[in-house]
Amino acid sequence: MFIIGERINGMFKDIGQAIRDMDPRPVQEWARKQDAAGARYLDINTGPAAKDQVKVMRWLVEVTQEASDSPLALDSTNYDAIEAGLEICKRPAMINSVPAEWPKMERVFGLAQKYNSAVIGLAMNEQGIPKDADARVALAMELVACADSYGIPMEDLYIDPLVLPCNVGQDHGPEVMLTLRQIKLLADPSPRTVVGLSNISQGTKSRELINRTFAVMGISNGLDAAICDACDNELVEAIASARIIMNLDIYCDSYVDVYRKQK
Ligand code: THG
Repeated sequence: MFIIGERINGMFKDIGQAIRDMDPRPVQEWARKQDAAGARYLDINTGPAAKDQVKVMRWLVEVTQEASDSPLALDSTNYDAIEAGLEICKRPAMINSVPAEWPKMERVFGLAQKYNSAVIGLAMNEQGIPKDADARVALAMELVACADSYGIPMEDLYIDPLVLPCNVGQDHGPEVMLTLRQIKLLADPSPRTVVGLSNISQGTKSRELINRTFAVMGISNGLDAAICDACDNELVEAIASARIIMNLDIYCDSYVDVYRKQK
């Protein structure tokens, strides 16, 4: 499982303020810190407060790329903002995200084709997020079919089963784990899987512990990527350890450092 650093998101106070001030420093600091901690991609989210989403996305992409060579995951429900970001991305990016809804899928998979980007497809539609794994998997199948019709390779499609806070959606936990396993049986080659890890612990008292536990369980159920706190050392150590136990990386005494440096 690789890490998509969650921190460049206008919903965090310091980034929200940096956006208002057009001050690149906090954004660039977080870009460097997340890179050093082992993030493979950097998530870029303007946050809900930004009035001009297109302008803010373009600015965030520009200043992040001045500080980091990592590819970006453009995180927005505004597809004009996503396209504005894709236009100036120096490396193939990830579009975060699209639900299993027409015509949103047509727009997003069309963009992915044009800009050679990966896509996160959400297991939700106009009716919301289903509870059962079966219904989530059915939505994943729609995303697979549409991506395939646009010639998007399965290795570039990341299905997000959607994680809810465990204090409000506790019954979703086992369904998410089951969904992760079933997605690997959907197609050959199968699409990849991703979650927004910090969602699981929102509003709880032991956030790091819950995040870490979910990450390890996700890895044993086939999770390929997580949008998460790359700078949480214990989380990164737990991820690297779970990868060793699942025989995904070769053991050596410095395996945690090796994990951080593999891009
Ligand atoms: N799936 C996909 N993309 C996503 C999500 C997902 N993008 C956004 C989000 N979920 C993942 N990123 C975060 C970032 C921060 C938090 C949770 C998920 C978080 N923030 C603190 C909070 O709400 O308590 C804010 C703390 C602060 O203000 O300092 O937990 O699921 N595809």
